[in-house]
Formats: sequence, C-alpha cells, structure tokens
Amino acid sequence: MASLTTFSDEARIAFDTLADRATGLFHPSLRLGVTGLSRAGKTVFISALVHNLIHGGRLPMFEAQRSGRIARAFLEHQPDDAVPRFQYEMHIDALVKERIWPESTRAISELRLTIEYESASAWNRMFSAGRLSLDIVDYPGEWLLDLPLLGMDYGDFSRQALELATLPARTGLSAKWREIAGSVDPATPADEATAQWLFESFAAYLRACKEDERALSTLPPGRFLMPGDLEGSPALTFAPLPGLEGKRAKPGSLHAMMERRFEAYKTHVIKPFFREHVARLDRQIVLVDTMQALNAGPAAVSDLERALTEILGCFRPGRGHFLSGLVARRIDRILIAATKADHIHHESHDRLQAIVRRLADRAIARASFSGATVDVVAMAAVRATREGTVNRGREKLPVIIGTPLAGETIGEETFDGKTETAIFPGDLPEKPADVFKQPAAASDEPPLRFVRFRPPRLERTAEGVTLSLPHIRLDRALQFLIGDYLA
Ligand SMILES: Nc1nc2c(ncn2[C@@H]2O[C@H](COP(=O)(O)OP(=O)(O)O)[C@@H](O)[C@H]2O)c(=O)[nH]1
Ligand SMILES: [Mg+2]
Repeated sequence: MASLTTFSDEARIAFDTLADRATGLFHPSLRLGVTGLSRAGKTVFISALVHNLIHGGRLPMFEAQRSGRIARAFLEHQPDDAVPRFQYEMHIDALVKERIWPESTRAISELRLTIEYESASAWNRMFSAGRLSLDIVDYPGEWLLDLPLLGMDYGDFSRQALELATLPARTGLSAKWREIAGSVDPATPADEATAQWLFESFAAYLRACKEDERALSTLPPGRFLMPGDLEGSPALTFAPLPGLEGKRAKPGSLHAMMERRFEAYKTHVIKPFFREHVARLDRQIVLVDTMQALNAGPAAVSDLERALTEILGCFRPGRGHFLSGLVARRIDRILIAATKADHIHHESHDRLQAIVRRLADRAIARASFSGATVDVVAMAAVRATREGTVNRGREKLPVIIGTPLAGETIGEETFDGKTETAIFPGDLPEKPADVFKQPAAASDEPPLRFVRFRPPRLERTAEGVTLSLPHIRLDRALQFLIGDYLA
C-alpha cells in the first residue's frame, strides 16, 4: 500500500484540503493578488469584478456564471484585520452614480467576496460545501519592484542607481540630485539634515521619471513613490551615494548611516511585505497600461518588458534566487492584462493581445522563472465606449464613441464632459515585433489617439432594473483566475 510519506508536499496539501472539505470545517479560500503600477487600473478592475459577480453581470466566458451554477456572491468580513479594506461601495458610487473614476489608492487593501455555487460534478458536490471565499488583495506594483533590492547591499544599490540615472533618458532629470550627491563626502559625520536633503532630491528625481511622458520605468525604492504609512520614518529617509567603490563605511559616518537605513528598509519594509502578502497569494493578475507604452515608443516598450521580467521572477523565484528562502506557497497562475482596451476598436483587440503575448513571452524567457501558467488578455474592466463607423469619402472608418472627460483635448477641441463624440483611435501594428522597432520615418504623431472618457451610463431594463457595468473580456480574465475553483 502506498504510504502517505511518499506523497509530494503538493499532493499532501491537496489531500488535506479534500479532507477539510469533507468534514465541512473549512471553507476553501483563494487569495487573488491584483497589482500594476499606479493608474494601471487596479481599483477599477476590482470594483468591476465584484460588481459583476454580485449583480449577475453578463459574463458568457465565465463558465460557472454562464451555466447558472452561481447561487449568489456577497461581501464578507476579510480575514486580515490589520489590512485596510478595499473601499468597494465608495468606488462603485463614484462609477455608477456620479459617473466619475474612483480615486486612486496609494497602499495595500483587501476585500473578501464569497461565492456560493453548485459544483458541476456529482463527486465535487458530495465533498464541497459549494462555497468559495475569494480574498482580493490590491497592492502597488511599485512595491513589487522593490524585491530585487533584497539581493543587493547598499554599495550595489548605489552603483546601480547611479548607472540608471546617467542613462540618456534620465541624465537631465537626475542632474540636480547627482550634483547634490556629488557635493557631499560619504565619510563626513552622519547628520540628519544632510540625509533628509539627499533623500528629498533623490525622491524628487524618481517622481520626475514617473511623471515623464516617455513612460520611463519605475525605479526603486518603491516606497519613495508610494510611501504607504511609513512616510518620514528613518527606514524611508536614505539615498544612494556616489563614489563608494571599494570603500567600507566608517562608524559614525554619513555612509554608515545610509547603509544602516538601506538595510532597515530591506528588513522592515520589503521582507514583511513579501512574506505577509506576496508569498501568501494563490493567483495573480498584473495590469499593464500597454497602450501608454506603445504611444511613448520602443524604449518605453522595452522598459515595460524589463519590469515584467522582474515581476515574474518575484512570483516564482527559481532555485538559488534571493527570494526562494522566503516563499512558502507558490502562485500557479498569472494573468498579464492590458487594460483600457475600450480605447481602441475591437478590430484591434486581438492585436493588442498579441503584443502583450509577445512581451510576456520575452519576459518569461529572460526571467528566472518556471512552473506557473501565464496567460494574457486585452480587456477593459469598465467599458466607457461603444463602437461605430464614420464615412470619410468612400472609406468607412471604425470609430469609438464616448463622452470625453471635461478638459480633455483633441487638436483644437476641448471637451466639456457632457458631449458624446466619435474618435478614430488609430491602428495598432499588425506584427507584434514591430513595437520594439524604431519606426522607419520618425513621426511626431503617436500611433494611437488617446482621450480619457467618462464611465458609461448604465442601461436599465424595461422593468427599471439597472444592469451591471459593461466590460470587455472581464469574463475571460475571471475564468482563467478562478474558474477551476468553481468546477
Ligand atoms: N476607459 C477605461 N478607463 C479605465 C479603465 N480602468 C482604468 N481606467 C482609467 O485609468 C485610471 C486609473 O485607474 P485606477 O483603477 O484608479 O488605477 P490604480 O491606480 O491601478 O488603482 C482611471 O481613473 C480611469 O481613467 C477601463 O477599464 N476603461
Ligand atoms: Mg487603486
């Protein structure tokens, strides 16, 4: 007879789960991480996902919903008392009642959605309570990009920061900070005012990169851009120093003070975040604003690819990776989602998806990464536009129609936030590889025409029931992320 000890750990966990289910003592739960850089669309995605599940939205590609097996979905008390709750009701009020986009969040938050369903198989119906708790964790992608710092000491960090700051795209933005940093001697006695001064100018440079329209990738430390609740603490008041090669920090020096704070940042900020949040996730969606990168050009696309490579490495660190000792549970499915696809015509959706596929494949090939299934999707969590065609001469142009936000402009025209308008958004390249190439004739026109639209007006049925938020391919995303748990 096979003994239990021959089971692999994973089989054992599966066995435990089945036993737990059979005794009915345990409701299965699934932790879904939602990340992406700020403004990628995390808040909108979570709000739309929950709203569509609670209100029985149109989700034909989400099998459990299509086949009518979902009895109900409702919000419950979240399992972690120390994590802020995702402000679902507030965000939905903004979207649905006021037709404005919800305010962006700047830290981590969590929401538990419980789904009652009938299993498709008789076997599962016998063992499962037909109840799944989905714990959705929203956290800034900026924090994730900090993880590589765990593999560095203060000297490495300083050297790398200087290297990145002197790349052509960044020299101008970093000039002020480099001048200040070059004017202090690392061996001078430690002094709080100097530390503060260096930190301020370094953080200002990081913010300038973030705001730059060339869509430069985000540089660590992530909390310098998204501090959360640690703003002003010593662990967040440091900066890289130039010219440390081969030098050891003298006790009491500025160098030593910065080094200690950098180590504190790793110990008190990065590690707990990774251990308490990232390492506990079962599934992950990474939202990327691909269209913004496409508009900014090939350098921004390569930057995005680099960020994806780093992110994938964090989710499934391979053997010998600096994170491998910190991981208990491993993410087995990752969805990379290009958001805001409602800005382009559906004829371009497959092209957008092919571009993301290409980015993901290149990132997977380069990352120290294996074992998780990665899929991609081009989607809009909330669809703010409809489609139409406009005749121009003999040509029929595919257009999108929506209400641009007040103050948005195209050419000479400025919109008032009330008027609907048709826009020809432009075409994405047919061959995904082209997005990495510099266009033959450099033109000033970005490839896509971009306006931000107001959230849509919700339609009502004849009986006056408000329908759920419209979307593009949100159901596909759901099927990949949680479909198998409801089988
Ligand atoms: N049209 C459209 N705009 C979106 C969508 N998702 C996000 N946005 C836009 O992107 C902005 C940032 O989204 P948000 O969810 O707050 O980003 P977060 O910082 O990642 O939480 C919003 O204010 C919207 O203008 C979408 O599905 N469709
Ligand atoms: Mg947010």
